[in-house]
Amino acid sequence: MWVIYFRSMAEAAGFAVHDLGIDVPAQTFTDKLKEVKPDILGMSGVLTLALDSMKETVETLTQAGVRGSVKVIIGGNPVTREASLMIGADAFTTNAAEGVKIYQGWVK
Ligand code: B12
Repeated sequence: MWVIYFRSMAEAAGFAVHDLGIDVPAQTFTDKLKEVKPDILGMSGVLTLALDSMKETVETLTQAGVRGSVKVIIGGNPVTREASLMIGADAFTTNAAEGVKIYQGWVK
């Protein structure tokens, strides 16, 4: 669902979005990051279960040596400040408009 809302808002604000889909393995994020070299990696989850996958993804980026080259933001219903700290994200939001503002602040 976030894809429909947040993706279109980010695109309207001028960002090129590469949508990797749902249930994306951590390695796929790493491979795509090396290929596209984006400024920002956004992950979304609806279930608290997704938080563990987000943590694993950030750990995989760190192991691959690419964590430092990208800002990480997480969003969706289960996301909180505590979850963001646990995952090692740079920012979190449960609001698409706020997400766009964070993106804009990062690429200024
Ligand atoms: C619709 C819904 C469903 C639908 C999903 C339909 C679909 N294909 O998307 C159906 C009926 C299938 C469903 C099923 C289930 N659901 Co449900 N569902 C919801 C519900 C009511 C709304 C979720 C939603 O789509 N919100 C609308 C979107 C647009 O909001 P959002 O995701 O928060 O995204 C916004 C922002 O967060 C932000 N954002 C989101 N991601 C990102 C990312 C970035 C980078 C940025 C910047 C911003 C951003 O932008 C968006 C727009 O503002 C929630 C309750 C709720 N209030 O959230 C429960 C909820 C998510 N479901 C829940 C549960 C338990 C389930 C089931 C496990 C139930 C079951 N026993 O089968 C299954 C699991 C299915 C699965 N495998 O995922 C629980 C999760 C509890 C938990 N702690 O994990 C919730 C919270 C309900 C509850 N209170 O218990 N569900």
